[in-house]
Amino acid sequence: MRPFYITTPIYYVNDKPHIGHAYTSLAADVLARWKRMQGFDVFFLTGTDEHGQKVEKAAQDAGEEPQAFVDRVSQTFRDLALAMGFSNDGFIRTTEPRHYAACQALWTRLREAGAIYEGHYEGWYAVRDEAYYGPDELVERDGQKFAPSGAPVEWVREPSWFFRLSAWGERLLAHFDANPEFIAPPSRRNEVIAFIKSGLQDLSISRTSFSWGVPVPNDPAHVMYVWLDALTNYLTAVGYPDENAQDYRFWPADIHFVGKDILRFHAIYWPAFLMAAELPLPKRIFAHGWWTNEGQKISKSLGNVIDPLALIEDYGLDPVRYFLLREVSFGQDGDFSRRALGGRLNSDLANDLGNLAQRSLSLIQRNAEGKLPALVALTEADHLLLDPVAALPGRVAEAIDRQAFHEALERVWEVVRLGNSWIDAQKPWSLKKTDPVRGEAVLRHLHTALRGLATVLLPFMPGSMGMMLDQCGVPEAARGLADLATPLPDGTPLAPPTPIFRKVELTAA
Ligand code: ME8
Repeated sequence: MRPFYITTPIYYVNDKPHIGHAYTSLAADVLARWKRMQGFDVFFLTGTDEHGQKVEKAAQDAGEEPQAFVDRVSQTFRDLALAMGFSNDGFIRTTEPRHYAACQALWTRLREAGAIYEGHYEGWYAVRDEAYYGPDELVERDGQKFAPSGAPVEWVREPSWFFRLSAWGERLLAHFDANPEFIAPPSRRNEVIAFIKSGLQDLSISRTSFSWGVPVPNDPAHVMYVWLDALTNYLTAVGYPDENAQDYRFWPADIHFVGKDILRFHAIYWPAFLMAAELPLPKRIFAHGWWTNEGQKISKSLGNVIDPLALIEDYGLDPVRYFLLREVSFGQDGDFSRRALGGRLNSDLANDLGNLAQRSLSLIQRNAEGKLPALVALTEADHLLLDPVAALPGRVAEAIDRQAFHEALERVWEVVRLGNSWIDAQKPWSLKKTDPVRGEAVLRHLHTALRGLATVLLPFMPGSMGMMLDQCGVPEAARGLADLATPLPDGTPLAPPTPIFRKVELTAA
């Protein structure tokens, strides 16, 4: 089986998780589940980023020791993964001993390669972004300077180790040129290229003014810059520096999912570090867009942070999973509203898909004694439904391989809507009396369609589509994409269906 390695950002533990964190990991989860269904040997990694000034300050503000604080907050990200149904194979924390070892090994390799040197840093730093900014990048408001992200900046002056980032601009551009898939979507790729063309400065990669970090080998007054530490997690998790480790087969990663806010770190710093260390580069970095809440930026100070657990409580897990990937083109910014979520649940899930299943399966109970009718030769009308059903896995795969999750779902709903118009045209409820043989054939074809739909939707809505496949009598072991080629035996007993999605009242907003 071919290895396939998928990562999410590791999230800062300065605060508890919100919908943005759930979103990135959800996309990674759907891809991981889909690739497993295709027969890949998948490693899906998420975790927490626990060092740096921002986290140290959050611990101080909470009146806790940093280690106790990060232990507690990291757990809330594990809890989120469980609540969201994420199928991650690993969960990495940057405070683990294995990660210290990986960071120090990478540092030593960079030093031996002549990629780093000792100097003095003087410039602007934004703790909230854990990022350095050039003076020309800053914006001024009320006599105060801010990073482009809006984060306050402070003037920093301290001894520092530097990475020779300036030496890598041309080689990065050549890599992007030779690998057009490396950064997605294309608009983001252009931003990265423009940034490199504006000239890369060497990067300060150690700090001496605080100590909550990985110590620099042979220079313990320094801790590593939190981004060098954080990016290395992707290597730690597969066993680096032991290149003979069993999991090292997963390197290089097939895809790093990130938000657009941290693309620069992943598409410039990370490949430059790896090239300097002579390690293979990840194959793709996908930077998705930004969620706002009812039109407003999501922020703690505005008090409008969306808690995924509260949404799951109110709407159910799978409607939340479906909504996040259906509502917005993956890559674009999007606006979250409860009304839109409720609307999708009621119309797409309860009406379109839910009713198709409920109508078809209850007719099998009523008109076929709860047994799967026999397979028969297809008429021309049957091809109108079953050809698109058969083509669906390929069409969905094509969209998912571009991380166009919204398009994958559109392709599925085209077939859901087709199913509903087909059932209306065939009228199986009246065939029992007029043409029972045809009636049974129609029910069998509806069952084939439902099985195909539920199977391709499993990665998006594992719980409810698992239920639908239970109701369709499909054994757990026959839920892969390849299994769709093998029909269920005629006469398979089917349990009476129960509705899978429940409608909600739409809120005013
Ligand atoms: O940046 N909309 O961690 P972080 C969409 N530790 N996605 C959002 C979002 C929003 N409003 N808010 C957050 C860090 N995200 C570093 C990463 S990786 C080696 C180190 C998501 O806790 C999005 O994926 O600030 C974004 O990139 C990430 O959370 C930032 O998480």
